[in-house]
Amino acid sequence: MNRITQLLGIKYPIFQGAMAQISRASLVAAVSNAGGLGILASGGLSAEEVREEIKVIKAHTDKPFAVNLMLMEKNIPDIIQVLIEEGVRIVTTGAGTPKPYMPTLKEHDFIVIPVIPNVKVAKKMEDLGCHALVAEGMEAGGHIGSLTTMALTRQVTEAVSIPVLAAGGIADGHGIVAAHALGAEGVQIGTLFLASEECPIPLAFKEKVVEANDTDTVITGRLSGHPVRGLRNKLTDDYLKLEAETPDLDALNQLTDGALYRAVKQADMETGSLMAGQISGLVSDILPVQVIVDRLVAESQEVLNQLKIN
Ligand code: TUI
Repeated sequence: MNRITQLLGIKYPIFQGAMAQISRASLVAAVSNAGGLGILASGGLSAEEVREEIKVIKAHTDKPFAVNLMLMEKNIPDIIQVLIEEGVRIVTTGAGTPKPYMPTLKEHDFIVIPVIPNVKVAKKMEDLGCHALVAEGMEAGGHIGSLTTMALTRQVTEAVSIPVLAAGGIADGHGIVAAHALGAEGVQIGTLFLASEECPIPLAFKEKVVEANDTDTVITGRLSGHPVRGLRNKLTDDYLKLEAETPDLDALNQLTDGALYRAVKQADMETGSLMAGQISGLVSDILPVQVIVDRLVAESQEVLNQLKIN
């Protein structure tokens, strides 16, 4: 038991990262059933779609789960209203500050866990009354900051007194023990769960993650101010070429418009956006979530048992 498992009533301090259009009911319920925290990604969903997903999750698990608020979306107040009505009381947030929503969230006794990219934002979130933080390094897939998990996690755990989870570049027991050595009390894992049986993405996308090696992700969108890490493909090659030649934001946006939908719904591995982290190179099988979580826990214990420092 630690502060995270106690706070949330979960067995293991392992969160499944909220991946837009991907962390849907099947994955969320599987992770919660396995003893971690499943997190529904509300990004790109209407409030009513979020309600439907919550109903499916509740039908498949009686364990705690969370909903992630992607703060660049415009329908956050409507989603929060649905969470209040459906009795969901754990949220994680990303890509912005939850400050405007804190009075409502506090009034309804939500546990609020922001994902943060640096110490300044971490302290701000602690001051806002958030309960814990996920420190996400730039090894992660998707929208990222500029610090690595190693440098970020330790500086955040030193700077705040609320519990911290580490994210970005973690996909096995070695990574989990490393995160705890840096003062984290849990981890958030995304990429490894992409390659799970319950993850609702095309098999071709899972195979891309399994086939990828350590250098197969790139960062696009630096110019737009929204850097995003994903697996290299035709989309990222075209994007990076255009970014270097003609920094035309409209033309760049045209390339990424609908790209996540193309990857997730149309199995388009060439012009689709395959967001995934640097740790893809370590992911070598497509497995059931229960097996993944059991292995993470067993391997963490083995690594700790074998730790000999003198
Ligand atoms: O949010 C993420 N990862 C994401 S969101 C996403 S959807 C998207 N797609 C294309 C472009 C942009 C977004 C895909 N992946 N991770 C959590 C995260 N949060 N990373 C960085 C942050 C963050 C950044 C600034 C959190 C807070 C913040 O500022 C808060 C403040 O107070 O200024």
